[in-house]
Amino acid sequence: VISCQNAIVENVDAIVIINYKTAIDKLFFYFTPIRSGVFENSAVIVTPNEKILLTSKLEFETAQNELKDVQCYHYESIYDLLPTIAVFLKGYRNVGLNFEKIPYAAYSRLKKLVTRHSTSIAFKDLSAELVNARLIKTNEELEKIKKACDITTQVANEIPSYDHPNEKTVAAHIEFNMRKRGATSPAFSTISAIGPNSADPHYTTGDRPTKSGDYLLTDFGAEYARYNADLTRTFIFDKANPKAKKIYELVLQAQLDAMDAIHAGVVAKDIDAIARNLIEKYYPGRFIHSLGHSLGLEVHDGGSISRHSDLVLEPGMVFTVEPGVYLRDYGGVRIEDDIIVTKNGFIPLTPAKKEELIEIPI
Ligand SMILES: [Mn+2]
Repeated sequence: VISCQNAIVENVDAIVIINYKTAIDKLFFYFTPIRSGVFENSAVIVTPNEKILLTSKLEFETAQNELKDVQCYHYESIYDLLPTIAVFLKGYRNVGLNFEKIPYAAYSRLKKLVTRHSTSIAFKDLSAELVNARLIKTNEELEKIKKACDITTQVANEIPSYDHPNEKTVAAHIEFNMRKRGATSPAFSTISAIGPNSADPHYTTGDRPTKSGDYLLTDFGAEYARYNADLTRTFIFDKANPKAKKIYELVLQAQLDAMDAIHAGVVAKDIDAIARNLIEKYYPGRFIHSLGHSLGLEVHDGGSISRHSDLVLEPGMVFTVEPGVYLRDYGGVRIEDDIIVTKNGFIPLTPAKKEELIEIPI
């Protein structure tokens, strides 16, 4: 039995999280909350009694300085990483790994290496357990998420005052100002979509110039101390016509209705249905993604508020709520906020203006 921050993992006597070469598993930072550094070619071994971090000389001192309750070691050569883990695992029987993230090359080599030291080691896939463990955030995690959300909210409120010649300039302003306000980096590449491009939920920001009557959809977030925010606001250039306004109001109503129903004990798919049923009445088939996802060390942190999600919401879970309507060759509206689930409702984390479709003069 190993206790993680807010959860207990049973039937293993060690958990090993490996950042093999450049493949970073964010779970590494769940167990070792280091703010600085990259930690490629590193690993953390968690046992019921201790945590052991293994890294290169390059980042060994960073780890040692930042972590109080972790024993830090460095290897001489990166080729020593897996053999050293294998030596350490001598005597352990049930070892948990994150099968969703460990590269096959690392897994197959580690499996061979351990047989040299230990005859009966069984590797167990802990990916589902560890996603679940991460759903409920600790106070330390919530503080970091709140900071990321504060930075993101402030930037969202500033967007109408930036200059908006085209998509990429708006994205540049957003990322510059998040950084200026203390973000470690953008949580993901900022989406800035004008006109018909806003109908693509995962549009890659390009060169499209501003045009009167076009939507401006911006989806972005700050990363702060490795924790993420994720927010979407949709604006319109010049004057909003009745159709543009109507779509915006529908999406906003869907979001507010869904959020109103959020509290501990509710099933995720029932929240999704509230937003989806309203949008389907007016724009059938045009809400083409889930209502939300959990948020944390990863932007998509593992849990979802979707049609098929039987997840029961619990206090301390953090989700996005982001209904949208996407009309090919016309444009799309998405409104996305982040919330913490509480016993009787939720705490809003991103209270940026959204009450009406903001018209940006050009
Ligand atoms: Mn999102």
